[in-house]
Amino acid sequence: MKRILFAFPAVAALLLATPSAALADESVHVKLLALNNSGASGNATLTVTGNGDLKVSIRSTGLVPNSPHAQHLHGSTGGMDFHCPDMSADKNGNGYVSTEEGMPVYGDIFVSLTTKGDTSKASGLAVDRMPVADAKGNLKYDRTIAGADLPPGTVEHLKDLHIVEHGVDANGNNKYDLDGLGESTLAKSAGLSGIPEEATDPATCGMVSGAAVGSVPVGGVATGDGSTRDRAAVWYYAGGAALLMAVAVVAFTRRRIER
Ligand SMILES: [Cu+2]
Repeated sequence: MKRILFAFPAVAALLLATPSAALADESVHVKLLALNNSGASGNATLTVTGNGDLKVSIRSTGLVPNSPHAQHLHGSTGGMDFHCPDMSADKNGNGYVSTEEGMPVYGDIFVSLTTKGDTSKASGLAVDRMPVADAKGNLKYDRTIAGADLPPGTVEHLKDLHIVEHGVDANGNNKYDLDGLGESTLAKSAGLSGIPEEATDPATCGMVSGAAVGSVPVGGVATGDGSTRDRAAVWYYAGGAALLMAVAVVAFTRRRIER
């Protein structure tokens, strides 16, 4: 019993000393580049907060004005070599890489970057909850997605994911219409009719760079920037595990003392 009482202050000290170092926010930057000659581009920051939430911040320009732009994190945590496509992904040769044509390259929808509500793959085409570009084609998006709402492995594999923004204007009339590229085959396959292909074709794509968050790439081309940062990430998670253990020990010790 005496030993437990002596151990308690030491564990409490560890608990108080650990949080600021182990639970700092970690950010990665994503440069969004034009796809389909959209002329759009942007910058995004993905921040994993100390409590495991994902803060997403996107600033884009050159998008179709006054129009909603579906946007997603694409990719996988399952060890595939996904990246942003080039025009060689345009298999049907219509001059545009469609969402379906892009998917083998950039992966399936992983998280839907909606403005409110559900963020799962199921909300991929929820255009009523997607950000809208202003009259000049600028888009501003900020949302924090709770850690509990993220698919397993999101934080650990952040650098295996990409941001894709959808919505192009093929016939240059500053809106989505069926005259541009016809009806969206993607929307049609999801049971939605009358949605222009222009609304669903990707306009920008960006890969995570300089990743301090995230583990060693799980396969394919290694896009990381060296082992030092990967080791730092390992220590980051080791710190979190140590903290959890300290909490458990304190809880256990308290119970013993109270008895
Ligand atoms: Cu997408």
